[in-house]
Amino acid sequence: MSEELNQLNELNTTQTDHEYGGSEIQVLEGLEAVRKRPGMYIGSTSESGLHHLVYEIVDNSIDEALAGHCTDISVIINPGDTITVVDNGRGIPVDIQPQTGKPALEVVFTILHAGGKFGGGGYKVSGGLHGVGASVVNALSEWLEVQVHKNGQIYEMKFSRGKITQEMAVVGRTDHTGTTVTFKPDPEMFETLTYSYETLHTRMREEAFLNAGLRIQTVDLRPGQEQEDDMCYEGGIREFVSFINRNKTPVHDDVIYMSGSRDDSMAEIAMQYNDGYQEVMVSFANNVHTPEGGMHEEGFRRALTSALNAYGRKIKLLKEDDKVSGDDCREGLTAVISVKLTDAQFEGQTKAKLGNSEIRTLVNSIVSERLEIYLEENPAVGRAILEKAMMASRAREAARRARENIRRKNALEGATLPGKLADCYERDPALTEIYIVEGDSAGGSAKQGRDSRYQAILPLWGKMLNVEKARADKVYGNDKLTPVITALGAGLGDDFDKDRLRYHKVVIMADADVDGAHIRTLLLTFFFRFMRPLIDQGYVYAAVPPLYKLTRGKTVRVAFSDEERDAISAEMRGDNPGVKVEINRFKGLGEMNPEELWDTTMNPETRTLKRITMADAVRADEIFTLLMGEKVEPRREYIELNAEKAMNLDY
Ligand code: TSJ
Repeated sequence: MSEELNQLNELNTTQTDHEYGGSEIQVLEGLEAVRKRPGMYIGSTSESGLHHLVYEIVDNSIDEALAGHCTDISVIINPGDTITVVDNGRGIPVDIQPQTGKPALEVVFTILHAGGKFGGGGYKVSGGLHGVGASVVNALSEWLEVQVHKNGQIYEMKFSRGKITQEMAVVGRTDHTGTTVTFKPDPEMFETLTYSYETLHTRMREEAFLNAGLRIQTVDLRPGQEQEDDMCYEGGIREFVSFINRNKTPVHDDVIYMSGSRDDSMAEIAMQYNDGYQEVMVSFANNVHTPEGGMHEEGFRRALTSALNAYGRKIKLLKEDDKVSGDDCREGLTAVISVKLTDAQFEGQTKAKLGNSEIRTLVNSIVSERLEIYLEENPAVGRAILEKAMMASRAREAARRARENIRRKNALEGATLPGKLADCYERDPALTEIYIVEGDSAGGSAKQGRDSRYQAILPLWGKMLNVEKARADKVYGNDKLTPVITALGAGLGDDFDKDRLRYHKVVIMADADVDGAHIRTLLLTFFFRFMRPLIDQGYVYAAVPPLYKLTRGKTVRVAFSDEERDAISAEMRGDNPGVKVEINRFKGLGEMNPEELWDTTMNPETRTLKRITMADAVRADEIFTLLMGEKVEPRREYIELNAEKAMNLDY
């Protein structure tokens, strides 16, 4: 007998309170398919898949809200990491469907892809992945219960691993309508069962921004970590933009908002410039995040560039042949684009890119028309934006000239490596590493302690420049960062070319104190903003120097944490209570002699290196913006909240 049939037989025999007929075998086959290949339905069975279960359920409530029948949604993490989702919609229909002879409620939870579209009463705009997942969640739950408040009655139904354990039954009376689902993810299916409140809260906040006026509450009831948040944004994506810009200084007060629709599609765009240089564009199709962009973003970019050029010419800021490039128009821009359409095509590596070309036309025409009018009506804003774009254009031009100068100089003088760099002999970048070291004395120890065949040392001293305020042209001229740029050899900004990188390991070696944290934050922020592929592709590391030195007679050992210090100290004392183990705290890298530095921090056989991730760099950038930015209030709050942590970043 085939494995599938075996499993089906087992299902039929283990089921006690429910008889399965022919059509139901198909139902079970469907849900068995989900349990066999969960990844196909929820992406993975790791933490992300675990959280995906919640989104699948919540999407149904959001569809109900989009249809105009639901105002409140709660997402609750219960003790034991079960999840409850409650809404005040109309309640999932409970009447018997003519096609199946079963209550609609049962169909929703037992038939793949039933979702909000059953019975012909589906929604016009339903996301590619929306409202189809209740049965998938059911199949992957050890147990799931649903209560529907409808027609003055409370209907209840229960399942285990997709199979009915309690048929639909009326269990009480009620004076309102709504749906409540509680489920426990199946330990047989998931690698981890612990929910992250932070992850759910962040995602639900996004949903609240995207559905203006919808109230979403997240609650954590797990003992010791009780918390809750209430989110409701009347301003929708306008408030999303303000939220992203919350720690930045806006160039204009208003968030610019534009919307429009054609046929069955609609698009809305909110945007605001800040005085920084980063572009933050967040786009969605049917409330599904599209980090890879796509046609909606393309339409926006084109329209923005041509609208700003047209306006600049009109108010005579731009002369006849002057123009600002697309990149110039997006420096310091925060924009949120949300489109809704009937047949969303998700493309790209991670199916996170919108492919529908009609949306490019729609977004383009909305932005072209609305932005022109907005700029006409708000000339002060228009002028501020245009001046910013022209400044970006001039900086780009200055950077280009500076680069050409460097190139010309290099061509004449040969590649001039920084004087402070102690380079290695090996020439194959795949085999070499560069240690960027804080401070002179540490640099000295590192130079003596290293293996000069493949390890290069670049000491940095002095106060680093404020990268946030530095323009690309200043960065070229700055004598603090120039050595880093030339030593790495791969250029920066738009010109960064990782194939020219001179070392494939870039190790930041700084003390575990405030100054060290500062240098790390600055370097990471600099790499994040000007050499992003370096971080993206995992070339950057943090060295992990030890904190303690333990000496007993001639035996010397080091410890990287307090726990390790205590364990090693006990071990060194052994059974001799009288023996003295001397414990010293390393005050800094500079205190270590070359051998100690090599043994503990630089020798590939014994050292610990921490690879810097994109998330680390983003965090550094945020902290940097907060610490160096012009906004005093958020900085004070941050420092007060994180008095300890603020400086002692553990990357
Ligand atoms: F995922 C789910 F199915 F389990 C689920 C659905 C979970 C939760 C928490 C809520 C919901 C849900 C479904 N909330 N509201 C609805 N609405 C309907 O299913 C519904 C109600 C009435 C009508 C109608 O045409 O009268 C149609 C629909 C689709």
